[in-house]
Amino acid sequence: MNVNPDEPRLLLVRGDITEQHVDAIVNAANSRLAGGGGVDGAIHRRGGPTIMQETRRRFPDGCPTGSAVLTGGGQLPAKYVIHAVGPVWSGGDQGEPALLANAYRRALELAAEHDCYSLAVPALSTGAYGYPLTAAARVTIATLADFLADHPLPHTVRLVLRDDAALETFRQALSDLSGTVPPS
Ligand code: AR6
Repeated sequence: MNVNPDEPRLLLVRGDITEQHVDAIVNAANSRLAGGGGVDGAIHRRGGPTIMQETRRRFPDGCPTGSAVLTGGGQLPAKYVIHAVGPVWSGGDQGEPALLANAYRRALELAAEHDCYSLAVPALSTGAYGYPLTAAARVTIATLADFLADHPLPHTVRLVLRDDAALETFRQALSDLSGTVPPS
């Protein structure tokens, strides 16, 4: 492992997660691992059929909400895809924050177990699953920062946001947490 202490460990970027050149990317999956739209659709389109073949073979029962499983990355630049299942937003009193945090934590644990130096993650649950962006950003940033503080791997986590509004919301959450303005 080649750890550069000067490199920031949590980066916020605007872009398409399927284009990230990292060791692993996280998919915003559903508990049946059945594919779908958004991040999931983009990953299976770009990664090709081997990813779905592997999920069907190795995880026929799917993956519970708040957890994650790992497969190969098919034709993606990333070596692995970590399929994480965030919660559907149901008003906020159905354990959504803990489930969202658990989905990220399990994804990061799997990345560490597979020696991933760099990981790209999307804003789980904030699309089809309807989690309000500001609330999701708070949980997401706090969970990622806590995990990084306690673990050497993954060294770098790139949080990939689809548009400027999402990027700004997550930047605000990071600055609220750290008390500083993160570098662009
Ligand atoms: N790269 C980065 N972010 C993206 C991309 C992309 N290519 N495409 C969308 N986003 P979603 P969820 C953003 O719906 O809410 C699927 O059908 C998007 O703007 O992908 O966890 C699955 O099969 C949003 O902010 O995931 C599940 O059934 C965020 O990624 C369900 O949707 C997450 O949006 C999961 O819903």
